[in-house]
Amino acid sequence: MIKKNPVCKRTNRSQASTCQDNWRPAIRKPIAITWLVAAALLAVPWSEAWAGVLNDYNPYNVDIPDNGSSVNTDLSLSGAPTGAVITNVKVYYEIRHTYPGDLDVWLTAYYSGSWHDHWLYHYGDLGSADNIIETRDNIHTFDGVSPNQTWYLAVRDRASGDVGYIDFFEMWVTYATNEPPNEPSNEDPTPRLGLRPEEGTPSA
Ligand SMILES: [Ca+2]
Repeated sequence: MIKKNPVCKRTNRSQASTCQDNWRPAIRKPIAITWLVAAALLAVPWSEAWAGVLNDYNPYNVDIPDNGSSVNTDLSLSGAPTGAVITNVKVYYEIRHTYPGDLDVWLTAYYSGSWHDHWLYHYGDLGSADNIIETRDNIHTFDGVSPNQTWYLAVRDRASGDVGYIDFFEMWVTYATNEPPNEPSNEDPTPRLGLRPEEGTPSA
């Protein structure tokens, strides 16, 4: 075998063993590097080969009791492939209220055994200007979990005198997946009475 290796030229007897020792690495290292590069090229795009978006909205109104308990409107998103993970959340919502400063407003979902909240406003953050109508993008509180969740826009009014209601709630949940994403499932929203599940209701 050694005789066929062009880089292994024996000039004298003493170099024979060195030449033989070096022969195998000289041939195998490039092969190993080639495999590493190939594996890296395959692995990087494979881990996040596709991105998808789940989008749905709930147009049904939910009254917010004056200085009362929390209420919510919800969206059940489904259809993302198994193993898909959230990379971004965007919401658009409308809350009609004559004193938004009365309100706690937050997004929440129940998974992995607990509620996970993303606060939009705490009581006192806003003032007397009517209504909250806005888009919030680049929400990363929920990154890394499945987009297939029931999502809640929750509101609690914490001061007497001014009242209002949740008017509209829409979400776009972007995810990464190893499988081609399914078509978004936009089910017809159903009316909600607005009572949030008892477990884990954040004390606002
Ligand atoms: Ca109030």
